[in-house]
Amino acid sequence: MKKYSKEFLRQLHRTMLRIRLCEESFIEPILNGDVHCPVHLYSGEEAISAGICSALSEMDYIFGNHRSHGHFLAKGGSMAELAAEIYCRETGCSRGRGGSMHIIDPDKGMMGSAPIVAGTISLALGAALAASIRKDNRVAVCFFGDGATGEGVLYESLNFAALRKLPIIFVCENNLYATHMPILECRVKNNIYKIAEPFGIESHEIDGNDVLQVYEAGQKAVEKCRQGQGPVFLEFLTYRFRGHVGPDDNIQGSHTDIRPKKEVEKWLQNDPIKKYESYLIDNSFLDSHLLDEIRQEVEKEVADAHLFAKNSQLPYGRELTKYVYA
Ligand SMILES: Cc1ncc(C[n+]2csc(CCOP(=O)(O)OP(=O)(O)O)c2C)c(N)n1
Ligand SMILES: [Mg+2]
Repeated sequence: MKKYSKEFLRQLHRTMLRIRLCEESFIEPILNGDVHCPVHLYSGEEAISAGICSALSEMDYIFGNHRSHGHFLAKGGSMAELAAEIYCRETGCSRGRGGSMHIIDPDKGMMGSAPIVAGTISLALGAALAASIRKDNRVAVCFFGDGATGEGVLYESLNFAALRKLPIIFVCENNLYATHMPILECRVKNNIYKIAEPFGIESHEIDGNDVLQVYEAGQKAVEKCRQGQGPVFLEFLTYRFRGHVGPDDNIQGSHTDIRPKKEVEKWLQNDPIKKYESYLIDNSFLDSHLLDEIRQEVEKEVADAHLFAKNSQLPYGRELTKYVYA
């Protein structure tokens, strides 16, 4: 394995921990009704956004989907503004109009997220086309789930990206389910990375719970795109630790998680953060004392984000039609 600085390795850990603790902190307000919008938690999948975004620079673009808190935080979005958006407050990153599924911070290159499955893939394609016309060396990344492979726009985008050699990285977060549909009930094989092959696009299947593997794949893909040799398709195998939406239920709260208990337990043993913490401790990049300190710092950031959000103004009723096409 390549050599990385201690600071870099710790930063990867902090990014994942910030995402995890932020995600888990929303369970209580979801359950007690303080949060009204649907919230899709990313717990278990943190290594993907942390690894990929660490391979990008601030000028690069990312686009997300309905499960994008991790993408937003990993690209440098403010936790306080994310929390405020989830509480639908005026101080949120979308001024409280979007909620959990519409988060954006263009200054940090987080160009938006939307719950239309595969809906942002063509937007990322447009950003990559613009970057290639301007020759500004930017790379666009689109994060999408395995469910997006059932949408035609993905294949149209792969074709166009290959045709124009666009600087775009297609990042499929394959968590084996689309809502409650197991992947093998909607695909003949679980080999998503192969969909890129007919387009002549380099593609790989990678362990999405190993942050260093994710980072290395991301870095190679970014380099390739910057050299005008894009696009690249990366499939990351992972698993969500929580329900499709909310902690363990469907949108109405009446449909409990149908995934086999044994399967969930097996994946909980493959926690990307715990694995990485063991690696850092075993190799003396961290010790348990420092780990406690980092955890306390992040817990404080999370608590402050909730406080900021809850003390913020709700959007004003008089502005109901502001920012809406008339
Ligand atoms: C075009 C479209 N069809 C259906 C839905 C309903 N829907 C919301 S999330 C989802 C599943 C998404 O699964 P996946 O892409 O694997 O992402 P995951 O939730 O597993 O992260 C579906 C079908 C939608 N939002 N948009
Ligand atoms: Mg999925």
